[in-house]
Amino acid sequence: MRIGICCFPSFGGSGVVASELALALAEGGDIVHVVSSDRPPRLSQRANVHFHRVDGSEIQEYGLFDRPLQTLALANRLAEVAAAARLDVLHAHYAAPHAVAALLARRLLAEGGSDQPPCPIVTTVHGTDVTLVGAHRSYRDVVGWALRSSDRVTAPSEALAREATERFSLDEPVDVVPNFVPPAAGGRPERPEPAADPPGRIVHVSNFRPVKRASDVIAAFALVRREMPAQLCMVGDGPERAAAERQCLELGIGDHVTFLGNQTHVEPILERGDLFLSASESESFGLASLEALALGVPVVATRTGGVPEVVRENRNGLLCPVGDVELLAASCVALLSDPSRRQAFAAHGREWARSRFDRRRIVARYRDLYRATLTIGRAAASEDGPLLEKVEA
Ligand code: GMT
Repeated sequence: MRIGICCFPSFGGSGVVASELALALAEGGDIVHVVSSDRPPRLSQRANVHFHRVDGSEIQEYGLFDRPLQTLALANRLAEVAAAARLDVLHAHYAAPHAVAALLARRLLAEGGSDQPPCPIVTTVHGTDVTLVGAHRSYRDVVGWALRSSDRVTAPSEALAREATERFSLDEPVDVVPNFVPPAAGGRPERPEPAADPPGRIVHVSNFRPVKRASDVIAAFALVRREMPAQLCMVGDGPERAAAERQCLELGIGDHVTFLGNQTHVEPILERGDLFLSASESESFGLASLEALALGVPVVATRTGGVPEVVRENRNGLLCPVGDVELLAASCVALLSDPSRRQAFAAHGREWARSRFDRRRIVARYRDLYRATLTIGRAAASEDGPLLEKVEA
């Protein structure tokens, strides 16, 4: 198949998922065209993977616009790529702006008299497009329209599928296709080295947006430090990083916390940890938690969104209510001071991550979904809206 993928070029989960999916599809013989404003960090050079940059900055010369009209530039680029590469299907990661741009691109192609059958559109919602952007009055209707007009909508967890269905009154079911363990996190049968004695290396990975509650991570760590000599490694970057660094100094724990910034490959850092800590307010899935589990690192996280579908309570991790800093700290201390429980959690997590979130099986599910939309694309007309409905009409 010839598959177009559009995504954010971010270090965050959706950019990682889209890139890893592109690489896996290409590995299986598909030809993949990734369209984004920049090359996503995880999208390495690979045969059968083509990257197309979206620009749009030309209009700034005119002076009226203070920034490029990104959605329009993306639609234009998607239409160009879809025509030139004769794409069979377009997979948009995020409802807005990507599914909106894909729908516009399909319309552009039809208006341009293309001899190609209209391109089916598969949209994957990743979380904030539903919980944040979709909750905002200024965007709600356009997000709902993009989801209703896509030929298939997928979500990485039951929780997000439910939320999207309810929030946007979707008639068609949302397919739950979980995220998968990237190969770099799935290749090692055992931890490469035993944990140092005493154990106490806590890792946190996020984009430091308010939804991640980095201040809870640090406050919990400060409580852990009262009980044991632990270290905290904060990976990632974002708007609340500076405040998080200040908070460490104010709490007098600055010497025990390392801020590493964005990292293209988090696995070598994760696998040196004794546990992974996440305090998010909302999380559709929690890809970093999955990567930690796959590497045999137990997780302490907040019970929110799709997290309980990834982290198994008392089997490979401990879950706490959002904002309960004391319980987060107590859970970290409980695990760090109990090596045999930690070891049991690590073994369960590794096995659970690799069986339930197996890359090959999950990529095959996306392929099946694409194939199902191909049959409808060939027969359908080219107006807006899902192609499937038109075929059935
Ligand atoms: O977590 C973020 O804020 C980044 C965001 C993204 O768009 O990259 O992550 C979302 O998608 C990931 C991949 O499906 C999920 O693992 C994250 O849980 C989800 N984030 C939220 O729902 C807040």
